[in-house]
Amino acid sequence: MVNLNLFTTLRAAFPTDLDRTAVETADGVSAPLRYSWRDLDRATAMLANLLESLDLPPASRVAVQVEKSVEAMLLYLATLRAGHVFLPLNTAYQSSEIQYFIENAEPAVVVCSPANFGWVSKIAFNAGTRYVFTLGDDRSGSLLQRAAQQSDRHAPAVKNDDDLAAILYTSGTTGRSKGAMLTHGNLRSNALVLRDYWGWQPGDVLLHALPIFHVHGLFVAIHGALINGSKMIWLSKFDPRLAVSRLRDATVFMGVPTLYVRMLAEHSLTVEQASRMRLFISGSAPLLIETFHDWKARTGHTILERYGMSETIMLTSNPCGPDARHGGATERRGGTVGFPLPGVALRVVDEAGQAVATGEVGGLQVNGPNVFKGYWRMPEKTAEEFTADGFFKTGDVGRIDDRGYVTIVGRSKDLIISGGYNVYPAEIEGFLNELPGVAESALVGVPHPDFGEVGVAVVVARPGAKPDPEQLLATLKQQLANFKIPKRCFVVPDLPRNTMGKVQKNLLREQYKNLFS
Ligand code: MLC
Ligand code: AMP
Repeated sequence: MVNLNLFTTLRAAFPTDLDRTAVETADGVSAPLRYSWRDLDRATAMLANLLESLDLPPASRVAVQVEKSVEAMLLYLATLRAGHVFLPLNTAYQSSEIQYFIENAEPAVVVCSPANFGWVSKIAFNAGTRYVFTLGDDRSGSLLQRAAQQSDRHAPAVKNDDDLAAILYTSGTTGRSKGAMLTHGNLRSNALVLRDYWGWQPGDVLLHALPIFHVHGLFVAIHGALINGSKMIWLSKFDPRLAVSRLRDATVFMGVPTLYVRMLAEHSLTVEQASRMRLFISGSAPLLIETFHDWKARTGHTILERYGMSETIMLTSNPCGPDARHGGATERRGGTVGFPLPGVALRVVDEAGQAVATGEVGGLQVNGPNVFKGYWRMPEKTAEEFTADGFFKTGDVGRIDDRGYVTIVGRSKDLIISGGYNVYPAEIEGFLNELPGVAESALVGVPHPDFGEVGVAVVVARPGAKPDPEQLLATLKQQLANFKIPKRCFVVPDLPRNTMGKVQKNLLREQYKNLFS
């Protein structure tokens, strides 16, 4: 029987010479740590054996909130290997957010930073979690200590395409996060398509600079390198100067637009510095056309922009080489997200769900082997987000031109994308409305030179109350991940409403659009 465990596919792509370097760390200060392919194989076996020794039910959730480290990546791979379900959590999440995820997902195992063990373990044990381990970014903590006692041989758990591999929480329009269930088949099919479409080659080296708790850094980047047997240069935190300095040793780079904006501010970014590079990829948020042009002028490279989601992994991409499906097109068109990837069906529909004419704007719907299985324990939400013929409603609004290029022009979902992180206004408004003196609030996204877009809160006071905007933000900061905190807050007499009583966020966006320009 063929084992369709994603780990098996990744493992099969390891080079024959297992002593070659698979990952090399770079923090610009300490000596680099080198991990061979053999190290990856052995360490994931030991961690998988540790998980197996716990005698967990099949497909248990392993929830992980730790700083980026190679060991954190190994834990992800080991979770696949052991046949459990990986649940990554942004390190910025605070206790109320973590409590929600743990209560909702009911993980059997939670792994957290040693410094957070006190409060995380309290939440986890109260929610019925059986094991809480710690993992520091310096290899400290109980997880590696326990794994060190395990055998370094392990046969990957047998999995089918339809079996769950990961749950990624993504907030919803109603405010509370939904867990997108991704299967081994979703992840493998997307990784294989991207390997071919982006022309991964022998000798490619990925400069890995993104966090590893979201689709971009965890799946697109890590799978991309592993499935091609390519080495990674591993930055534990994005530092533009360090990233530019390491371009000389790499061939592939992936970033959200903010990373490109920050690297452009470095004088050391030159054509010569980027001369070994083969491919710069951008996604997770719209890439401004100025950034696209500036990057070309400074480095000689045309950024390849692509589009994806937690629910679908990658959906579209500008071409890397000639795309035979589009008359051999090779042009990477700035402002577009390219063509639907091979195997992905993408259509543009009007409000009634009917396909619109070429070039017309509408809602984007998608279908393909990469599209997730549904939202964790939310069958009604899942049903709402799929059409009767099985297409997923992305909530993005766009068009396809006569050459087949997809352009995203907006979103029908109320969502702010800030530096590549999603901020759901409904969630922030819910917290704001609970604060003393606040009658109601609206959060809108406005342009920002660094983060692309940031949230601005507009608050109406309760009669007689005089809430202090700075104090409101300071209180929010104790409750929510830092990237969700509005960058500014205004107290106003009323919110603009239409005749139906709905807040006219477009007017607020217009009013505050130049706040950061
Ligand atoms: C940090 N801050 C942000 C922010 N990141 N504010 C708004 N938006 C963000 N994204 C704020 C913090 O709140 C803090 O504010 C201050 O900046 C410094 O925090 P930091 O953590 O030191 O910031 P920094 O390291 O500079 O982080 C910036 C960043 C990071 C751009 C490197 O945001 C990042 O790694 N973004 C990538 C996100 C990503 O990987 N997205 C992929 C999603 S997958 P204060 O006031 O507290 O000091 C997806 C699907 C797809 O969308 O298609 O890929
Ligand atoms: P997430 O829920 O974090 O997976 O975010 C997915 C959302 O990011 C998509 O629905 C889009 O709105 C947005 N997105 C991803 N890539 C791009 C891109 N290249 N251009 C514009 N928006 C993008």
